[in-house]
Amino acid sequence: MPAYKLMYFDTKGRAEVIRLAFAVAGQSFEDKRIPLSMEEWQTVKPTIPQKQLPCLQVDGRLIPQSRAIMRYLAREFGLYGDNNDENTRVDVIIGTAEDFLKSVIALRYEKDDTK
Ligand SMILES: N[C@@H](CCC(=O)N[C@@H](CS)C(=O)NCC(=O)O)C(=O)O
Repeated sequence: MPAYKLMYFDTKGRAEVIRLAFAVAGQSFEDKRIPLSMEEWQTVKPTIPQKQLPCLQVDGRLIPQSRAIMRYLAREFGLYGDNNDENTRVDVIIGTAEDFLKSVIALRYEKDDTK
C-alpha cells in the first residue's frame, strides 16, 4: 500500500468525507492538520497544486481537489461500485454532499441571524 498523507486545516470541512473513506477502508494515513492560524498555511500554500486544501499526497505525488481525491480513493479502495450505474449513484451522493456543504458554509458566514 502507498503512504498516504492528507493535508487540510484543523476542521472537518472538505476533508472529513476523505478521512471517513480511509476509516471505512481500514487504511492508515497521516492526517496532517494545518493550524487555522494562517501563518503555517502561507508557508505551505506555494507548495500545493492549485494553492488550496485538501490535498492528498500519495507516495510523494500530490492530488488536489476534494472530489477528485474522493473518487481516487473510492476507486483504490473498491468503494465506487462495480458498474456504471453504481458509479453514477456514488457520483450523485458526492454531488449532493458538495451542495450540502456549500449551504453549510454559506450559513456559517451569514450575517443575518434570522436566516
Ligand atoms: N474545489 C476545491 C475547493 C478547495 C477550497 O476552497 N479550499 C479552501 C478551504 S475549504 C482553502 O484552501 N482555502 C484557503 C485558501 O484558499 O488560501 C476542493 O473541493 O478541494
